Amino acid sequence: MTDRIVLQGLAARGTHGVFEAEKADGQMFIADVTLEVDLRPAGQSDDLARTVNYAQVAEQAVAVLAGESLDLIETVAERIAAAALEHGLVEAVEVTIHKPEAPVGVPFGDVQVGIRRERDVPVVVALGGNLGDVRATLEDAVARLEAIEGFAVQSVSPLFETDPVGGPDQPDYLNAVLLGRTRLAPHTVLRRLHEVEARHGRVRELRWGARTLDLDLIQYGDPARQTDVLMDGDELTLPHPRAHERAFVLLPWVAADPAAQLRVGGRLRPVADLLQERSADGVRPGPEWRPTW
Ligand code: A4P
Ligand code: MG
Repeated sequence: MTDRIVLQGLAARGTHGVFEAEKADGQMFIADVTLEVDLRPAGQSDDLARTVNYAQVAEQAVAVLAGESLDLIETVAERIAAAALEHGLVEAVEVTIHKPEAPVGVPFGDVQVGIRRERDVPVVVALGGNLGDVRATLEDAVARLEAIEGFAVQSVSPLFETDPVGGPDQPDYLNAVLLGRTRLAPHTVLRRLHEVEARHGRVRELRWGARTLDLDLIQYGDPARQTDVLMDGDELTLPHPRAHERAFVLLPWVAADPAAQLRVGGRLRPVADLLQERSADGVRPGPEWRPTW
């Protein structure tokens, strides 16, 4: 992804430095901040809510430059990067700090430190299908997810064979759960999942109807650290609104991560407990599979 928002030459007087005189007198600090953000949703909708408000990032950066006296401009850069990554749509950030009046002891033009930091968020994806060679489809889907730039597969559950829930009369499903990490924003992950579904001829004719491949984004972020993203939109609801009541998601999820937790109605629940509260009838061990990533 090459979309970016660039803020150049953000400037403020600050008191960073290791020498007493630097802390007492202060000097100019300048920051350049490059935000890597998927700008397509904003470009297509003309909606500020779908991008990052660069004025806010600029304000935060200047507050760090002018704020608490730090010894190192490395730390200044790190704090600005951390503030930028708090904005949910920022996938990565580059920060350069210039200190042109630094006490270097010889004539010089500028001194800079530059860092790049990426968002790194745990995600849970549920895989399912009940048309065609489902095991081969799900194996291929795992490889395609790993191939997404900015998405890494960490582990994958065994396959489960499951009775269909809802919808018309249809064949049994194979289901699995994948744990991954990503720097992509939630909507971008969903878009990539839909692209992988489309590669397997997924058509959306009937809700809850038979399908070659269904990839649902179950959770984005870590609820135990309160970094899980909660949203309720037409395109994306997080966590997935039906995951907590579906044994075909819960059982593979616990198999992949026995300590998994899920926020249900605002409350943090161990997934193993959610599973115990409902019948796992209709969810059986499935065939062996050999997903690779
Ligand atoms: N959407 C909103 N939030 C999400 C999210 N967190 N993850 C939107 C994925 N998609 C989300 O989904 C419909 C719309 O939901 C998408 O356009 C997306 O923007 P879909 O995949 O097009 O249609 P669907 O899968 O038929 O609908 P839905 O509501 O996602 O169904 P579920 O809940 O996924 O259930 N029985 C067994 N045994 N195993 C299964 O895997 N799956 C389903 C589908 C039904 N019964 C099943 C299984
Ligand atoms: Mg779905």
